[in-house]
Amino acid sequence: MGFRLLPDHLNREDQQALLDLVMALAQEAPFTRYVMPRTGRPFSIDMTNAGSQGWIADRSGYRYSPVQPVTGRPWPAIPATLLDLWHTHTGYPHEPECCLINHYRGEGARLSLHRDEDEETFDAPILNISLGDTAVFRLGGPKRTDPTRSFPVTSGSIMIFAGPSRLFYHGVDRLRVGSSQLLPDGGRLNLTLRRVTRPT
Ligand code: MD5
Ligand code: FE
Repeated sequence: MGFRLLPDHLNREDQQALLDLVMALAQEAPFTRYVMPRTGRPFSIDMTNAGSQGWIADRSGYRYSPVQPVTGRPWPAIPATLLDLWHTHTGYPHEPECCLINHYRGEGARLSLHRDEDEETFDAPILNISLGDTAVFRLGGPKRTDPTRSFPVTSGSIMIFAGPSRLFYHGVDRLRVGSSQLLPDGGRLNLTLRRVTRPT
């Protein structure tokens, strides 16, 4: 089904280097707590992006935007280290356009079961990197009613969603708060690299 989990793939040094990159990116494009369309209820996680397209949410919907909605400035470029990981692990012949960065902190931080379907193309895999506290991740199938399984995803782990798994339902049930010392204030950062537009 094209799903791969590489547990603890990045060493501590590489994890720290990625964390430093995220901190620098967040200076340019601040983390924002979006609200969900229609309900207006806030997410329990903070988000920012790098790349030509950033994933955002507001009362009117979910979409990709070339600018940070609060500052109006373009998102910072995706760092070369992340582009290298993309090419190494996906083999996809075009660049990713979005690096969505999710920040989970505390017992209430979660992401309910959903599919990533705001992109123009689903041909490209999605590459996912976890830093900090272990998450209890949930993976289902192509239909919302398909059976799901949950498993821990530790700091430095990489997940690749290729082929059919690109459109599988998934979510984050909760964090194992305090399971990692990587982030100075605790919590988990998740980096998701995506192709958004159809390559020409
Ligand atoms: C996270 N983030 O841990 C997850 C990792 C999101 C999100 O879900 O949308 O920000 S991305 C996991 C993912 C991506 C694409 C497809 C599938 C899972 N999948 O088919 O299971 O913060
Ligand atoms: Fe998702």
